[in-house]
Parts: sequence; structure tokens; C-alpha cells
Amino acid sequence: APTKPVLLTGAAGNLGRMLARELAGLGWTLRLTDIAPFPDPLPPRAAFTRMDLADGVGLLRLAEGCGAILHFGGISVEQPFGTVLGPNVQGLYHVYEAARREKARVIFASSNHSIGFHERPQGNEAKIDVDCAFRPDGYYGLSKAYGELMGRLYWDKHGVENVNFRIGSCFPEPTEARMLSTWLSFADLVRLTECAVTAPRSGHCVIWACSDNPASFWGRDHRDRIGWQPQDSAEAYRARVGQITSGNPVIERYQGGSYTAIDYTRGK
Ligand code: NAI
Ligand code: 15L
Repeated sequence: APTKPVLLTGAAGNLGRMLARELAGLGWTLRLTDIAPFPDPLPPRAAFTRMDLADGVGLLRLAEGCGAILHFGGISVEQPFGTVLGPNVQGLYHVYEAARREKARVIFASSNHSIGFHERPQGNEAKIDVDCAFRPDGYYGLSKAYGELMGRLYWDKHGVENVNFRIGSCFPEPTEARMLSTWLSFADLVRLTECAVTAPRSGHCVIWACSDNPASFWGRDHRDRIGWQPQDSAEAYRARVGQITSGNPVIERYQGGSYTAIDYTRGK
């Protein structure tokens, strides 16, 4: 387990609750925070503080003595610009300022929606690497691209280490054909988080956070720097979900799936 406490934002969310339970089970000392109440019994060695990411001073205080900040809080789906801006941009800045003061590493829950307008590779077409262009598929994806760039800035200028997980679809099981490419199992996310926090050095790195899916859209990333390899695969679910598609050509063309079609006014 890490020697210093680890701060987890978004602790009351789907991934936050799972990480709180699993990381506490590994013996980690956690400080949990969210704007919503923590719905589960508090895990051992964990404390929960209810707080808005808008409270920069509160975050500085919460991060005191922490060695890493797992930043999973904020808007997690497509929303209007004004809704995304506060939590995902201003809030992220508060997280980075806290990390800078503590010399803590930031683990950022970025998303495939920062690059969602890349087309899905067909047949033997090359998969995109993490240094591909940002192609956000909405205001939410744009905020995640900004978040990754914030990490770039804080590493170059202040030496704040950060590991950016471009998460595909992290759910208990794949539920549609797209997830045969994008699915990240909970167990692979837990192992990825362990590697990201405990690696001796990370610098600024970006990871395609999906399981070992043969149908993945994604190629090279910085996983060797933190020593992570996914162990699960979505392929086992092909018979169950392989036929579940949208029938919408925009959604099926792009990696971001349904997010690309929200308020899509470009024409075919
Ligand atoms: P979620 O929506 O269940 O959790 C997000 C949490 O952030 C919620 O508990 C919410 O109350 C909290 N939050 C929102 N605004 C806040 C504010 N102003 N101050 C403090 N807390 C606030 O989302 P989920 O699925 O757990 O995702 C966690 C993170 O991972 C998010 O950043 C999301 O963008 C990212 N992600 C998740 C993916 C997935 O497949 N679940 C895929 C890609 C990225
Ligand atoms: C995300 O970024 C969302 O947080 C999650 O709810 C899913 O929609 C996921 O992407 C996805 O692309 O499947």
C-alpha cells in the first residue's frame, strides 16, 4: 500500500465507490470526497468529506499530506457547456493546485470522448496511439482534453506527475457491441490505479484504459512506464452483445459512439 494517504474525488460515483471498496481492501488509507453523500458503509482507514470541487481552499486542506490524488469527480456524461465548465475545468484546476502544493501525483479519469471523433478502425486499419490529435465529441470530451493538457502543463512547469486514464467504458460487463472495443473491467481499473500510484516515476503519461480486447480501437500508450497490463477481455461477451448496435450511421462510424450524435448538426 502507498505510504501516504490517497485522496479520491468522485468517491460517491460508480467508479469511486468501487475504487474506495477495492483499494481499502488492499490496505490503502483513503480520504474520500464528493458533492453527494457517500452511500456505502465507510471502508476501513477511510474518511469522507462532502465538498464541491468549486471549494479550492477545502481541497488544499483535504489533500494535506497525501501522496496521490485520484481525480474521478465531476460531470461524467455530455452536458451543456455551462454545466461542464465549473466541475471539470475550475474543479480540475483546484485539484492540480492542491497536488502542486503537496508534490502529489494526480491520477486523472480522462475519457475516450476527448478523442471520440476519430473513426473506428476497419479491418486491418491502424489503431490510433495516445499521441493522436484530440478530437473531442462534445463539451464533456473537450473538458477531458483540457484536463490532459492541464497535466501536461503542471508536469512541464511544476514537475507535478500525472497519469491520465483515457477510460473506454468501465462497467461491470459490456452491454453493447461498441464495448467489445472499449470495455474496461473493474479489476483492470483497480490494477491500473495501483500501478499508476505506486510506480516510482510516471512523469506525464496517458494510458488507453481498456481491457485486453482484441477489438480495441487503440494502440500504443505509456503503460510500460507504470508497468500495467490489462488481464481481462471483452471478447467473452461477443455472443451476448455483438449484435447490439444503434442503427445510427454517425454513432457507428466514430469511436465516441452515441456522444458524437448528440446535437450533431453537420449532416451526413
Ligand atoms: P459518476 O457520475 O458516477 O461519478 C462522478 C462523481 O462526481 C459523482 O458522484 C458526482 O456526485 C461527483 N461530482 C459531480 N460534480 C461534482 C462537484 N462539483 N464537486 C464534487 N463532486 C462532484 O461517474 P463514474 O462513471 O463513476 O466516472 C468517474 C470518472 O471517470 C468521471 O470523471 C468520468 O468522466 C470518468 N470516466 C468514466 C467512464 C466510465 O465508463 N464509467 C468512462 C470514461 C471516463
Ligand atoms: C464516458 O466517458 C462516460 O463517463 C461513461 O458513462 C460512458 O458513457 C463511457 O464514456 C463510454 O464511452 O462508454
